[in-house]
Amino acid sequence: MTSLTPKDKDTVKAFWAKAAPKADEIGRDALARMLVVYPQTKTYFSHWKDLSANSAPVKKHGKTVMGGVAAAVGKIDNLTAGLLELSELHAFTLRVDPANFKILSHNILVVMAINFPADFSPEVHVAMDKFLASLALALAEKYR
Ligand code: HNI
Repeated sequence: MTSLTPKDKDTVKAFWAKAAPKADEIGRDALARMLVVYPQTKTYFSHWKDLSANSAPVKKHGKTVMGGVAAAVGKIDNLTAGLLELSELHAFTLRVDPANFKILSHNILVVMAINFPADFSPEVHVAMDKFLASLALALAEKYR
């Protein structure tokens, strides 16, 4: 994977500044889409009563996940160290297959593109894709 250039990082921060006010909504929609389109991801959330798009747990967890993404934007210069605790949690406690990080990242990208058609230029698309791939890699750090 190609690492984030200084220009990519600036692009991510600038786009995030626009997207952040809609973060909760983006998280809810991305999570809901993941659960529908990739039903194998539902196994991790079998303790929720309702996995539909407007359910309380999907809303709450969408917000939580985007809180993690927001923190990652702040730690963009050292994602591996910055996300170590979150990686430990997903690896040892939650035991989430790291293949799912790519799936959720893809859904986040889709929802960002839908919500910001004017801002989601090819340049932003590339930078956000690289950022989310780096985030997914950092989350997978503790699996090795
Ligand atoms: Ni994830 C909990 C962030 C991908 C399954 N997850 C969290 C928490 C954060 C978080 C933050 C709350 C931590 C805490 O309580 O201290 N998760 C992220 C981020 C990504 C991600 C930033 C990738 C973009 N998580 C995934 C994926 C899955 C996943 C792909 C499974 C398909 N996460 C979970 C589960 C929990 C969780 C399960 C516990 C939630 C609960 O309510 O039980």
